[in-house]
Amino acid sequence: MKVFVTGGAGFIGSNFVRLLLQAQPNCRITVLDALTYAGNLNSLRDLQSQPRFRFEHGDIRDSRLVNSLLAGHDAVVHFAAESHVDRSISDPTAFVQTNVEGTVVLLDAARRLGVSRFVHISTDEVYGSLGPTGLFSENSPLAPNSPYAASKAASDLLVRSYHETFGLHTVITRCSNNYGPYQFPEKLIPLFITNAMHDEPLPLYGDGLNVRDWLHVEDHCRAIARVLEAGQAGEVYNIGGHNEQTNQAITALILRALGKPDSLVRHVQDRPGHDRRYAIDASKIERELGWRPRFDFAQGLAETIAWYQANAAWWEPLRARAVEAQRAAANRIGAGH
Ligand code: NAD
Ligand code: TDX
Repeated sequence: MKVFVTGGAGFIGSNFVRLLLQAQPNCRITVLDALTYAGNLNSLRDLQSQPRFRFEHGDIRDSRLVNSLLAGHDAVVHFAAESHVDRSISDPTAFVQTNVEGTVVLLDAARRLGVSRFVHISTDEVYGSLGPTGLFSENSPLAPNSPYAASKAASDLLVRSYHETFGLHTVITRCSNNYGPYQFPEKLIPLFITNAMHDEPLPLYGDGLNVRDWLHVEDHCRAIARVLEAGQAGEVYNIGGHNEQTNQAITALILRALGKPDSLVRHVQDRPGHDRRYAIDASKIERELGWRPRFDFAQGLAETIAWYQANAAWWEPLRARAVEAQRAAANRIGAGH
């Protein structure tokens, strides 16, 4: 099988490419990635000499490029996106351009070229926010609250339309928050690990009691590999870790693991439109495709912290850009939210 992976130089994409090359000795992978601030060839360094792997630098919105590169592939796994909620509040346009326009370019090329599977990597954020109880199912209404989530929901609807109108074999996955190696240090877990290692403040938004359902990236990637293999056309599969944690609890775990004091925590003004709680009902993928998460959160977080400790050469050069995102968030808050 020849698989075309967009966004393969990002966090989840790079983990997925590594996993698929290992799990399926006969597959060949082409990665198309624009290498934005979030894309990093160092995340794929160990694969560069692998003959079944090819990297192409380019933008998913470039329809000529996409059409010429995609020819001859059996499947698309589409990760490429602007993915950080805070950046979507500072600059929503970039999110519409990549997440919506980019997705339609890919869908159209896949349709024209007769690609037999299109797996679209979406997010639980399209469902909006939960109260203290309940879970998101695949039938929960779409109610996105951030420009990021709205752009992902729009792309999900385009994917749906290409199945309904053109009969393209599409599958959508909606996963909860991921953590693990190679995550850009602007997201909660790697930002707090790397700031704590530098004895710098950990900016906890609002009361710190927002809840996310954390899943190790390797568990997510195994689920995507299963969906690529056996997902049914036109279906949506939720993916989650049965692992709800408040941001405050995660902060405490990171500080304790690194032997750092609670005084590093700074309660800062809340993110506008901040979703209170996400939690996933993953029973459909468990039942229909036999997938289950393997990582225990305490073990996965400890391994992730150890990975950041051992791989400062990967993340140190990225910190300046992560700090930029924090400054943009601070300016936005200062400007009236
Ligand atoms: P990321 O920001 O780490 O990586 C995104 C990648 O896409 C980067 O390599 C970037 O260079 C590339 N890219 C961006 N714009 C592009 C363009 N126009 N053309 C080509 N490449 C482009 O993101 P991630 O955390 O790995 O997320 C991957 C996907 O999974 C996204 O679609 C995201 O919505 C979804 N998702 C993420 C999470 C999470 O917790 N991180 C959870 C659920 C779903
Ligand atoms: O500095 C911070 N302080 C803080 O309190 C940051 C960066 C985040 N937070 C909070 C906001 C959220 O409640 O931590 C939680 C997690 O924040 P992020 O890491 O920014 O993730 P989130 O907004 O939940 O979105 C993530 O999960 C779903 C990914 O970034 C998305 O791409 C994915 O779709």
